[in-house]
Amino acid sequence: MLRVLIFIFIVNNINGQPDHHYECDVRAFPEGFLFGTATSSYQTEGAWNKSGKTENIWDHLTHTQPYEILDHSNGDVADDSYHLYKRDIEMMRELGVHFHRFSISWTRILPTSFPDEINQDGVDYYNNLINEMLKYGIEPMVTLYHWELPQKLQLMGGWTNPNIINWFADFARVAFELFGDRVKYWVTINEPYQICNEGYGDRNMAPMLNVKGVAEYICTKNLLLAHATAYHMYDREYRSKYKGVVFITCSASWYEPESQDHYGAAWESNQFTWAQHLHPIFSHTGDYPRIMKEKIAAKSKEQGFFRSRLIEFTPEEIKFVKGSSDALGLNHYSTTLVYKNESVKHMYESPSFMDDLGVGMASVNDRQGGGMVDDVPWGFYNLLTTIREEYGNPPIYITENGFSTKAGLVDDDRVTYYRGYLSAMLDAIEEGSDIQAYTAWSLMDNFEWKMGYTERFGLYEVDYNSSDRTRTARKSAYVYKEIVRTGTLDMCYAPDLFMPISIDEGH
Ligand code: GBH
Repeated sequence: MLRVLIFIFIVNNINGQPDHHYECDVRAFPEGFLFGTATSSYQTEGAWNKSGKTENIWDHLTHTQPYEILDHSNGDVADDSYHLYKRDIEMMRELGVHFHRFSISWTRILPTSFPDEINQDGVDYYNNLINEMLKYGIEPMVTLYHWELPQKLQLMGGWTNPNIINWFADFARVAFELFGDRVKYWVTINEPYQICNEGYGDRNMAPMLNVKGVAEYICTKNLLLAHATAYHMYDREYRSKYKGVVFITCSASWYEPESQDHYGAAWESNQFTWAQHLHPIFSHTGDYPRIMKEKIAAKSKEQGFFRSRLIEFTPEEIKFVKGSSDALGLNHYSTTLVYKNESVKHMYESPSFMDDLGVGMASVNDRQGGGMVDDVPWGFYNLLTTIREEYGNPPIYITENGFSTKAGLVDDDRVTYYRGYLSAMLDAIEEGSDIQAYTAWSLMDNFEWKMGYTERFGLYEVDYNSSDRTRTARKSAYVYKEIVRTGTLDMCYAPDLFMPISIDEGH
């Protein structure tokens, strides 16, 4: 396509938030940059009790307390990808993506939770999926743990039981043995913050334990050690043979001061949330952020505890965890404003993580028209820049980024979101950030945890009233396809472009 390149490039830098105006420019992604899509097993597979799979914590939660899910739904059938995976791969080919990220359901391959019994039907499913993807040159990126703990392990304390380190490592070993010859990208664990803070310190995720200010810190330490154990195992026993990369995926919202008086509150929010996990792995200290250690120790003492509720690492553990990731997997969605004033002191239950952090939070935009994600591209830029500066520019894979809407194929808000965030990411890349891959969440609509099917993140819409869970490309699918195909972001994008999608030659 021929295009006149009008060159208007103004960079403003207000308050550290760059405001880049490009008009009708075409911005190129670096040579070899990878584009992909993502899903997870519980959110898409269905077949919850088929062919030998046993119960996990999301089966348990949705079946025993359906009223906890906004629309009382569950993942029993979900997108039925267990049966329809070939259609999913067809969609990846339509989009022309280089890779697809999916997760393995622990109880589908290990029905007893342990490696004493391997479920061949489950193994066959993942082999078929992987082989079919590879047949079309689509690289599998596999997440070992995307929140589906076997219910049996939950009964024994789940992530609060230090034995989880071995339970997880055994599961990882089985997966490396079974699929490592073909899978070169391994995500150990998806989002420690959501698992521990939302699941153990709150009621937002299974198992909704909600032992505030205590359980999330126990969970976090065990989780980081479990991750590092799987990492070192791969490093020692599989890397020379299989030559893959193993990394953890952390979620990071960006916290921005509500006004100039609140820089401290914003900095502490970033330290307490995502830096909690990045610091032990990617900083030279190999430990939790100092502010976090100090504040929680002081609070604990004040509250009458005999020791800090934040369980500290021993010097051996620090060495073990430090550097235990070949890259940083990063999930990013949005930005939140923070402030600190007198009212915050009595805002939260004590003890709790939020009380330990001690800031108030507010959203950046009015979420008019529904949807749970605020569209704040400059927050993504600030996050990427901060990580580059604080952690010595680690290689980054963006393992999730996306926007939710209600049903409908014309999803201009999602298109605007993706284009804005990709442009912000390019700003960071041009300033030196080592970002190597980008993953759109999600390939298709799926079970959005406690929001059920009410929030849709898909490039493809899924019709939950049809027995074959018909998948139809949204406008955003077409736009993403063009970005992947050209390896560029066209700042002259014409919003009326909306063409039927099909598989290009060679895909
Ligand atoms: C990820 O969770 C999960 O890995 C994935 O399974 C999930 O479907 C996806 O995100 C979408 O939610 O809080 O302002 O950032 C990350 C937690 C919580 C991120 C809700 C998006 C909404 C807006 N998600 N959040 S905000």
